[in-house]
Amino acid sequence: SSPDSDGCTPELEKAGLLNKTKIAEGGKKLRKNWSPSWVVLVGNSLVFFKDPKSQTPSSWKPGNSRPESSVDLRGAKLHWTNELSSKKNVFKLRTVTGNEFLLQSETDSLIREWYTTIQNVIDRLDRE
Ligand code: I3P
Repeated sequence: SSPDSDGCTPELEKAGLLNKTKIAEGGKKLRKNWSPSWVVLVGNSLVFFKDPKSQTPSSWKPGNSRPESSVDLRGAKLHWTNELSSKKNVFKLRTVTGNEFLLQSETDSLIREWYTTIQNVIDRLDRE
């Protein structure tokens, strides 16, 4: 049986290293501060961890390290953007509460996978 046969642990959808900056909090614009972040998509949430070096997909478990922040994906919107950054491969994530993040990777295929996987979770939550 699977390690989560009781269904009590949310499903780990994806984890990896992305460049991240928060650009708005509750609709209020913030100064950009890009930094590498270990990003974990689990259940209905996107969870950010500060120290990418100490994180790997296999070592990640709920409660074994402290997330920097967590985003509820219910009602969130994703948009590819060329205007909000000079970097390539950037998309914006906006939460219902008006928090906005830019996520970026130098690797085209990798950032496309993230976009698709997060959008699939948002779509699933829209149907609930
Ligand atoms: C910002 C920093 C960001 C840059 C941003 C700058 O300067 O260089 O990397 O965004 O551009 O303001 P500072 O370090 O002084 O805060 P991008 O790399 O995404 O282009 P912006 O203000 O045009 O968004």
